[in-house]
Amino acid sequence: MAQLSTRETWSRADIQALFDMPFNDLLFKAQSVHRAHFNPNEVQVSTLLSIKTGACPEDCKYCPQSARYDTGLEKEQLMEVQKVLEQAQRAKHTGASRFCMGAAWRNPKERDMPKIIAMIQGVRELGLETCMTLGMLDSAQAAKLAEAGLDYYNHNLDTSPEYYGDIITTRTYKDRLDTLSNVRTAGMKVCSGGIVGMGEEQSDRVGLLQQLANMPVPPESVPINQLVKVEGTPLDHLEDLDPFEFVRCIAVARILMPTSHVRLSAGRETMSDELQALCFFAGANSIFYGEKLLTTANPVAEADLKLFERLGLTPEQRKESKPLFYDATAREQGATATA
Ligand code: SAM
Ligand code: DTB
Ligand code: SF4
Repeated sequence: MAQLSTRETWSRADIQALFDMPFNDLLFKAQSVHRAHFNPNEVQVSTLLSIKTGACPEDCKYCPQSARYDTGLEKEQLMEVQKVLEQAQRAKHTGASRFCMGAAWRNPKERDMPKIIAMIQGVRELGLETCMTLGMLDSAQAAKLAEAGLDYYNHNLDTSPEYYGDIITTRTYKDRLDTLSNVRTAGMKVCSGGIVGMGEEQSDRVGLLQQLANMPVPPESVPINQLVKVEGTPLDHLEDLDPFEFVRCIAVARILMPTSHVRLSAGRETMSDELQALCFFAGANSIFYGEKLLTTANPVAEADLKLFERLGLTPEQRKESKPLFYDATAREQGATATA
């Protein structure tokens, strides 16, 4: 296998060989890699909020927010900063450590930046990690967000370079790679992953994971979304992906990106507890937490807390900050760490 000075680059054949392993061998390998780098019983929890909803000019075939498809979604303009901070406070209270704000934009406009920056600053002041997903960024925009204190920027590659054109025609794969490079150069952490179950071949899942793992610095956070089939989108009729194939994707992502958080992202609403447990065993160590993703349903917080309890999982605390789950106790004990 070819070697870079600091880490491996992955060929398609290497990755295909992982997908081809017997399921038990693959899961054993993924779990071994996982526990070499993480506490296997901790899961990072992020809460999502759609800060601008629907009427998006892009044509992503999976997305309920594209203006091109009639999904019955109610559009909403960019939210007021105060309303966003109220939701962030709620998320913190429910136990999230990161607050992710998403906008149905091709890219942010100059006129939106003051509000966006105020949201980043306000959410940080609450002691939460901040993440945004606003579409394409140029280098000046990325620098502005970084300067405002944005911790993570989410921008997904979605699928392989080969299948990409079947799903999106209004922006290119290179546009996405350029945005990710601008985010990295500005000094923010990268959150990038994709969607499976969009009618792609296994070779496309291999291709997606290869792109992510071979980045000069792989994303710190890798969301693996299962397509949420929303009526009215061009992909609403597709057959479900074999759940074991979904688990394989998680396991392979874990092996290729040993120090990244792999997020079991969209699609949990229709997954059994048993399937989610297998995903955690395969190395998923992050979830979206709270009853809504951006526009579609997610398991309610109580259901996830119960699942965590049954599996002996605990929410991961923010590393360089005061603990969020037990902040009242920490205060009583005179903890001095700040967010
Ligand atoms: N508009 C921005 C953009 O696309 O870059 C940010 C928001 S967009 C909704 C964020 C991501 O959500 C997409 O890149 C896609 O990976 C994911 N997503 C959207 N609709 C989805 C669906 N129906 N199922 C699974 N993931 C979805
Ligand atoms: C990601 O990879 N998945 C999230 C987040 N990043 C922005 C979005 C999932 C959206 C699912 C469809 C919806 O709720 O609109
Ligand atoms: Fe717009 Fe983002 Fe949805 Fe694509 S994924 S249609 S860019 S909101």
